[in-house]
Amino acid sequence: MKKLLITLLLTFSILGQAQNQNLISNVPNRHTTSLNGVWNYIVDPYETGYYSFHHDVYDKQEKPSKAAYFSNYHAVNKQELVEYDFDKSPKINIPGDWNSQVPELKYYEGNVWFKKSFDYDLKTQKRLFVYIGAINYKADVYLNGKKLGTHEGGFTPFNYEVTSIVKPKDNYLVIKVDNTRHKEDVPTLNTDWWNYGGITRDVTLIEESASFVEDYTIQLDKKDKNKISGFVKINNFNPAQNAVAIAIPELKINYKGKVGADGIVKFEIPSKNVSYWSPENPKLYEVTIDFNGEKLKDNIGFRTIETQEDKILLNGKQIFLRGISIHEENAKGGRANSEEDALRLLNWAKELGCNYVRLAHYPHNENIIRLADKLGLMVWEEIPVYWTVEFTRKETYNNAQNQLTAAITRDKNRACIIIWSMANETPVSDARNNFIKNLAEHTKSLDNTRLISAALLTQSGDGFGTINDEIGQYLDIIAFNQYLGWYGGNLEDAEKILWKTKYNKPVIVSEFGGDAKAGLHGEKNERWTEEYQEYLYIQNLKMIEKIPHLSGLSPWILVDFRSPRRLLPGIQDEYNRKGLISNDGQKKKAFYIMQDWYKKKIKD
Ligand code: GCB
Repeated sequence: MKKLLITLLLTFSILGQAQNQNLISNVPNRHTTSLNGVWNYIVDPYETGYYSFHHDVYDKQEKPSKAAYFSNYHAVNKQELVEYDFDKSPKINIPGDWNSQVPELKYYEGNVWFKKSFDYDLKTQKRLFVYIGAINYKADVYLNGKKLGTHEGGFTPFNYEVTSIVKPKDNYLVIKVDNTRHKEDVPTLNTDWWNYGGITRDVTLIEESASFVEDYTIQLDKKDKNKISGFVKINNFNPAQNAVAIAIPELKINYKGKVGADGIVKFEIPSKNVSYWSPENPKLYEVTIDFNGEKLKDNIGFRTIETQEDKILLNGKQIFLRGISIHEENAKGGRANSEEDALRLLNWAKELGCNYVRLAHYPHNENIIRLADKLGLMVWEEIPVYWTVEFTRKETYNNAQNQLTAAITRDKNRACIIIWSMANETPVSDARNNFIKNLAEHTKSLDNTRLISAALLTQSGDGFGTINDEIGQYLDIIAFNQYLGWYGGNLEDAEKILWKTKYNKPVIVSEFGGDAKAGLHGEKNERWTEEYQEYLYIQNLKMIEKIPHLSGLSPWILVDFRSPRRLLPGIQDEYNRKGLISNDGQKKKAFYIMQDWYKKKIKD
């Protein structure tokens, strides 16, 4: 009994540690080895590799069975019964979703196991971490048969330390991925995008010293533009080595500080002659953090973003957000991840005349965020609190908050991010109001330098569109989605429709639009034609121009994207066709309406 208790305690504490391992930021600039490439996979709809025939969980057993797939067991003689073999199983490219790579898995929602073997020569005194950019949705991760942890949430990174597990030769990293949708998850059962399953972002080994810089914020001070402030956090801090230096040579900054007993040093550095980051001047400074002689580099832009009554101010000057919404999907209809995917999407946004993109409806990959920083596109980043998550459930809230924390940890040094969005089109209730309020407060506690918003729904009646959602009181920007001429309303009436809101805050139209199949032509009142979509844009823009406090828009959407809700044969064929550009790259007529409108806006 005592032995059992100790084993149980050990199991829980190990799992607990794995769950809570702190996220390492700025991975692209660290000493890393990529595990991307070809992996083996086993499709396991009954979770045969996870449960015994009486449904005991193998990874809770003291000595897991060789039938557990994470054991990666191989028969030692010809008589032995082993019913799986990763090395003889099919191969798939990682990062990449299974739905777009394997035709038989196009609609598959369930469990798939992945395995990658590797060698690693880890010197003594060094530490090693496995970092995973994202897995949709739930991941159980094992190295050399040992469980590292479980992670939930399809669009955020996580990492585990593997220093004591890794061997010089023949390591096997096994990951069970489950993309089954559940009501209580974030997002919930119902979305308007494809539930791409798999290891959709990079898998990386990070090598570090015993103590190292885990995370930091280096940003312009919220209150004083002549100061750079933030913190540096050391992992496994050793008081004997407490000196941290931050250098920004172009600004002649050479800061030296001492880490406190909590492993953190907070700083405020006077800074003069900063060339502020903006779409016209996406200036990034080379920053070096030196800890124990080890240098970590980053490229950071400095700017302020704030609201003053109903205006958004970038570096103290009013701006208008000329935006477009974007899903994370590539040209072939799978999850986008590469720099090439990011360049394709953001170049189109630039061509449209944008200075801003709404990356919907979940945190996108780090490549696109870093590229937006370089290209000078401001970003709205969002978590998938979409439509109806279970607002009354504590675990659902914690899950949403964890996703938000990971997104902020990864991206908080990117000047391009100006808005954290808490949710999209959530139905009003007390529980939902609390949920979003708590997320907003959490966000401010982690990052008080950016603006908070959420895409809201509106009410209509008495000739007005009304934006009075109670949650507006916790938001810096009032954003709302509306679909005049598509889900309701008459396009002829557009100019007569007036909008009102009780908030004296900046307003953004976070979505409007309608479907058109590229190449389908007809009259302006014929649905699905490019002419209908073009007219819808012309009329909506006439209405939008008159919205009080209007500070920006992000029409829905840049490119057609896959959605299982969109089934009309010959037209939708499993694509949401609201793109201004088709999935095969054809610009529709409405693209040019929006482009002209933005050209005029620049002149105003
Ligand atoms: C919305 C949602 C978006 C959908 C879009 C549509 O309001 O926010 O996720 O894809 O409408 O096309 O209906």
